[in-house]
Amino acid sequence: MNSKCILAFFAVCVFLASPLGAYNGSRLWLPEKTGDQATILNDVESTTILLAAEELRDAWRGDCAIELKLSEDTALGRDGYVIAPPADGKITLKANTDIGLLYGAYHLLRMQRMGHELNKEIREIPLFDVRILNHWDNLDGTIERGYAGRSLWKWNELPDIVSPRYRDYARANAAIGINAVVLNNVNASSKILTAEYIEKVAKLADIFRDYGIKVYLSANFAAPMQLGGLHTADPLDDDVVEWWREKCDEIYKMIPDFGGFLVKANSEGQPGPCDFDRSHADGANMLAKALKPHGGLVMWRSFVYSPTDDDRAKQAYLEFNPLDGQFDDNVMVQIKNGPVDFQPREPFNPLFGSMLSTKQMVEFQITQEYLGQSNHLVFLAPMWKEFFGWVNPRALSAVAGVANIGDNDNWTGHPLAQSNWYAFGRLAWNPDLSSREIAEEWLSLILYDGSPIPELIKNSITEMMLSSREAAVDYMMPLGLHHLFAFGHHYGPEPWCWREGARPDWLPSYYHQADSVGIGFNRSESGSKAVAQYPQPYREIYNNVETCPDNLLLWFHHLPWDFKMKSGLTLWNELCCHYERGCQAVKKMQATWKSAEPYIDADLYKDVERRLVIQSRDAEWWKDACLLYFGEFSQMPLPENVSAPVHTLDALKNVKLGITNYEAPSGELLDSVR
Ligand code: GCW
Repeated sequence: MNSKCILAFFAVCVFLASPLGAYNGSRLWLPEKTGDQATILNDVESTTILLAAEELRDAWRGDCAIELKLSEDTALGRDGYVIAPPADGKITLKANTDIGLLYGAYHLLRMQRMGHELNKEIREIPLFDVRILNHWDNLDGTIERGYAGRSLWKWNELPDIVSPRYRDYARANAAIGINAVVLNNVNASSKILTAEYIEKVAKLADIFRDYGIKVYLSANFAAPMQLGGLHTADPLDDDVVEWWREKCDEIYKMIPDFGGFLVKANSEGQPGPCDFDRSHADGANMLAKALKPHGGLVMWRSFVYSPTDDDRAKQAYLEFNPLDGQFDDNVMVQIKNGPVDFQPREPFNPLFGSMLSTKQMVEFQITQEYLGQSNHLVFLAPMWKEFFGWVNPRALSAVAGVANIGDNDNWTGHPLAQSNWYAFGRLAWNPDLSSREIAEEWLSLILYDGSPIPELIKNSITEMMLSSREAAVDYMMPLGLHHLFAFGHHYGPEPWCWREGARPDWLPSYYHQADSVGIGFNRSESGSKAVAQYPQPYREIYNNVETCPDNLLLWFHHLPWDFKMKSGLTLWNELCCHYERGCQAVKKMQATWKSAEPYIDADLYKDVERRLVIQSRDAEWWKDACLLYFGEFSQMPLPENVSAPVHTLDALKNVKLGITNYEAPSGELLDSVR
């Protein structure tokens, strides 16, 4: 093997020599130009192949040539690729399509940056055909649950003015295998389906196409009434059917590879087929038929819960499970990972695996609505891996992630939250990757680029990322507690929250059920019976307090304060210890970050440091709020190893946060770090 062709670990001095400029986080994991001008051989030319060649030419280090070849290897499918190790002074990258070659090019660059050697053949085939980001972006530029500025899509400027960030965005996605995007909020404005907006959407689709990305739109089910002036949106009404058919024809004329529609129907006030006494299947299939001739898909969300007396965690199952087998083959039911709503920890949604004749996809949330938003560092790969430990990814047809992207320079608000966008893409490509592999990849591409960091520090930063999700669960909602959030903004704790006229299932007391006897939601056979929706062996495991894992105990059981835990502690003491552990874990994160200071760009260091201060203070806020409040029920003292509260309950009850103006208990405006 030609030694020059080895993808050697590039000495730190090479990185140091590269002009990094001031850090602003905008580069993401995208390769930087090296000036080496590598030799790239490609006998076929297409826009995408030329992009692959350009990426390699600009960023490949060393003088080994790379040959890009189209192949006919059916096993590789549309997006797969194969990379042969160096021979005769060149590396050969083959794929069946030009987008496969682009993915392979990014793989090579990633490997080189990580210092991995190319000494055996690499074959990569993504598990999912559709790897899609959902943007909850409104047409006025705001983002529902967005914490990184305003929407990237500048609808007022499009189609005339095209921001260079659209291309950067597409590149960043292609580099991690994301191949689809829903541009607008599931709480959808019909306006996106007007001719004026379709033209704007088409402009974005033109840019994204080169990077293998298809555009989808969230559709408002009442659009035939709102835009078409029809008196109904009944999916079985001929005029409605015709309206959608014509709308699809119109869209495909402008966007021939349009992906399809995402629909939130009959949920949280959105219109849907049930308004006309039709089922979700009737609604989804009507749209599916309009899209079918063009090859489009419907992603129909199962996130529904009505104000009934029944346990909210059961409702999606109750409504959707009976519809199994009724959906057309170009419909996928898009199901949130858990049965409630993106809580720090939830069991899997029992709909998974229960509708065997229906295509299902999972919806993860990348934006940290319930996880400290852009103030807290919470690396989400471990949470998604936990889900894939319960639900076989091979049983799913696609995977969606609610984006954490806005128009901030660094795209994601918290600079380290870029890792969650990255992790989503990598897991959507290969759910078997470990959280550690993903963290190490991302850190090599972002944090260590330009800095000679000792292994010890690298390891502690990796550990910091890997432990961050469990830390957040501990300081927010350990042992299966959930939805203790303040009303509306979901940032801080309000386990006591009560609002005149609010739906009970929007209030924390519905979920924690704390009383003088104990705490937790009894979903066992003696309670709401939500356990009965789970397949075996989970049904049995979760139903029995002896076998129910500690980390989901209060999700499934209401237990006395002095209940003896597996650790030997009382439930109350165990709860207190988790809150304490969460607070300590954040302090440890702060210390880890401090130890890395000499090796990290000063601006990046400071930005993360400031956010960790907030996270640490918020952890204490969570601990005090929950323990002081629940202590009023348990009437038990804090165990000795748990630090005394720094706040009073009365003071915490007076904390009122605006939606974008997060005022911590100390009175400092957290928003100032945004
Ligand atoms: O997570 C909750 C959010 C809503 C969101 C809804 C949904 C887009 O609080 O903001 O609306 O779920 O997923 O539809």
